[in-house]
Amino acid sequence: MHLLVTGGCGFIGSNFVHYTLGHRPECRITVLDALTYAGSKDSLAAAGDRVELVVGRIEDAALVDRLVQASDLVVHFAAESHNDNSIANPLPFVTTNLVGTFTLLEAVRKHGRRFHHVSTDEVFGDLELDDPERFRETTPYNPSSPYSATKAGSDLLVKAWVRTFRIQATISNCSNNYGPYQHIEKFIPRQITNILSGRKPKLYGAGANVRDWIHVDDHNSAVWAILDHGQPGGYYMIGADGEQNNKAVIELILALMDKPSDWYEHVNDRPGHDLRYAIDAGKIRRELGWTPRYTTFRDGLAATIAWYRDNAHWWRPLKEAVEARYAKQGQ
Ligand code: NAD
Ligand code: TDX
Repeated sequence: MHLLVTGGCGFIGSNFVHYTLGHRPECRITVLDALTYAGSKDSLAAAGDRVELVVGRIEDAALVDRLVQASDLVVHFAAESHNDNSIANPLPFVTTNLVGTFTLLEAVRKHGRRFHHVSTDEVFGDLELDDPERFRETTPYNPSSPYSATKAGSDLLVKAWVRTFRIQATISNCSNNYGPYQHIEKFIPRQITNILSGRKPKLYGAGANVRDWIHVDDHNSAVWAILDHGQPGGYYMIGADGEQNNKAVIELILALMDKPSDWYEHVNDRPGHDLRYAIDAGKIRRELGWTPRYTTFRDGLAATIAWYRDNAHWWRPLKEAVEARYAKQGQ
């Protein structure tokens, strides 16, 4: 089987490539990635000759048409993915997340290929801290940030192409991922690499905001469950019952890295900051028999800390510039 993986040099996409190489001997992979600031060839350094990297953009219709035609199946990870960047400069989010997804859908329609769209729980907006509800497949869309609005728009394009043009597509909406190869602008790797480089962790506002953490390998095993057994036109929530508030996550990182529990700073909050995300993954568990493997957040986090400690060459060249950009925002 020949997979086209968009965004395969980013965090989740590169882990998906490694996961697939390890679990699916029948697959070869073409990665289409623009190598933006968020993509790194180094994340695929160990991938070997079953993977080919094509450097290019998903809005490039001629390139996308050729690559989709040559593949059996498209798994679409490429996106502008960071909320804070979408607040500072939304245009790349509209271009990549909306026009890019549209371009892929048109090629998939023309060549009759199966398509899996990787999306986020943020398309549903946020929940109150004490709300007993969690997001499920029927929750109405209500995005808050330019990032989540463009991801919501991309989901709606896929749904329209399924209904109107009858393309064979599936969508997954997953909660916050953690694990190796995550860009150090994101919450967990930012705090780990802050401590590793002698800086204090930075907490937005009071830190009561809740995220529902899942290890990236569990996200990718769920994507494979959908590729193997998902209903064409089906939508699936992915989550691992990992709700934690941000303050508790920082305190756990500090404990695992032998620092005092109050060795962190409060910084400016994110405008429009979503309060809580929580996923009900009952459908994918029931219908596809999927279960997460990393059920202890503390163990998954300890392994992630070890990865950043052992792979400083991967992140250290980026650190000064990332922190300089945050400092300008008082974050
Ligand atoms: P990332 O920012 O780490 O990686 C994105 C990759 O896409 C990079 O390699 C980048 O170079 C590439 N890219 C960006 N624009 C491109 C373009 N126009 N053409 C081709 N390539 C382009 O993102 P991530 O965290 O790995 O997220 C991957 C997907 O998963 C995204 O669609 C995101 O919305 C979704 N998602 C992420 C999370 C999370 O916690 N990180 C959770 C749920 C869903
Ligand atoms: O330094 C920080 N301090 C802090 O308190 C940073 C970078 C973040 N935060 C907070 C903001 C959020 O409440 O931590 C939480 C997580 O922040 P991010 O890592 O920026 O993730 P989030 O905004 O929740 O979005 C992530 O999960 C859903 C991914 O970046 C998205 O791509 C995905 O769709």
